[in-house]
Amino acid sequence: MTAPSAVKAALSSQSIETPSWAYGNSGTRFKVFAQEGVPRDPWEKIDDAAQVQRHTGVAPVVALHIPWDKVDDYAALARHAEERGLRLGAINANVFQEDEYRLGSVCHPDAAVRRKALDHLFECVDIMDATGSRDLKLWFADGTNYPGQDDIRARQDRLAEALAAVYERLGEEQRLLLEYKFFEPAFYTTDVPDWGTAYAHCLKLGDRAEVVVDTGHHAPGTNIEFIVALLLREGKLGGFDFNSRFYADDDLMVGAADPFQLFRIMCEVVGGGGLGPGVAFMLDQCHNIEPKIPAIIRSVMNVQEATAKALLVDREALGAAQSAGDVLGANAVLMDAFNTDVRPLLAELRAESGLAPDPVAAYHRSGWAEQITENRKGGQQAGWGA
Ligand code: AOS
Ligand code: ZN
Ligand code: ZN
Repeated sequence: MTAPSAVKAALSSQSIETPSWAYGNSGTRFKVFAQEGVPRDPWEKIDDAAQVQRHTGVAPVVALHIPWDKVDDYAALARHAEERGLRLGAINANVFQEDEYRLGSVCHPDAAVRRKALDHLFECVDIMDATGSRDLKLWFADGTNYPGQDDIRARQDRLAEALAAVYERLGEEQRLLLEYKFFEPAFYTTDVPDWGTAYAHCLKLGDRAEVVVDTGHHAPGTNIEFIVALLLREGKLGGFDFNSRFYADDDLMVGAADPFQLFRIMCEVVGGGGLGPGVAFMLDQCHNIEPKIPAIIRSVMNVQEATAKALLVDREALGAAQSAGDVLGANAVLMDAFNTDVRPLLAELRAESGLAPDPVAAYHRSGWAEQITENRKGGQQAGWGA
């Protein structure tokens, strides 16, 4: 068994990135439910993220979404984060929300629309320069709805051209993270539908282009941990967009639907040496009906619990059972770790870092919810269901 001190050290080094849009009002295509005390601007989203960090100690990074988080002075926003013990993480581009993008953005048949999309991506890199962000996260809503609507290969060429131009614009320390999604909003073809397409483009671009695995972006039954293992092995796993899904891209709290899957993913991360700064552990969630800050705290804890269990896997015993062809023995080693209650270990770790053992309870006691309900009226909508 891995020593608890080693498990704790590894856990303390993990940093989980929370998305600015999870703090804003969100909903489905049917209804956006406004909640009380929701941030009115990006500055207040960062204030809320600071509460998540305050009680968990492992969520010091906040991802931004442009234009949902548009401000005049991004360096000032980065300072605002820094003053609260945070830093700004991935800049998420948005080339899906304007009328021109009906037939796509960087894959659109019209060069003028492609140009507009590319200009937005360049603007995002300018913002990264101002915020000190390392990662540009690209998710494209591009695709087609009907066979014959557009040329599949030509769209790949246009995609490759845009990606190359953005990659070229990046600084030495910056990365391009390409996210895939098997469908939605396009229903026939999607231009980056799977890890293989994302990987092929990233491979051509170079070392600083890597793939993002959004756990909600796969067909039911997909073995996500296999994808994770493979991408890590190839040095191409840039990060995660963690969330849970029951049906499609549900964006529910990570670890809520299938904690065992999250554990299996984290086992591959730990086994593949991915528990370091090279892999961004981002959340991509929307809290439509539940209170947002406690839900984000819960999500961070779910990732931490899965990571702790993955770290507890007795690698030596597992290796021995695997080499001996001991199918049941190897499976038992994994299940022992999964079935371990890691909550006392995590409570101890928090106490050692001067935190309360139960972050959700500590948040409720802090009075922050009452304060924002009192002081903030007319909270901002996150965009549409992210
Ligand atoms: C969309 O389905 C993707 O998950 C995106 O990562 C994301 O939620 C959105 O673009 C917010 O940045
Ligand atoms: Zn995502
Ligand atoms: Zn998504």
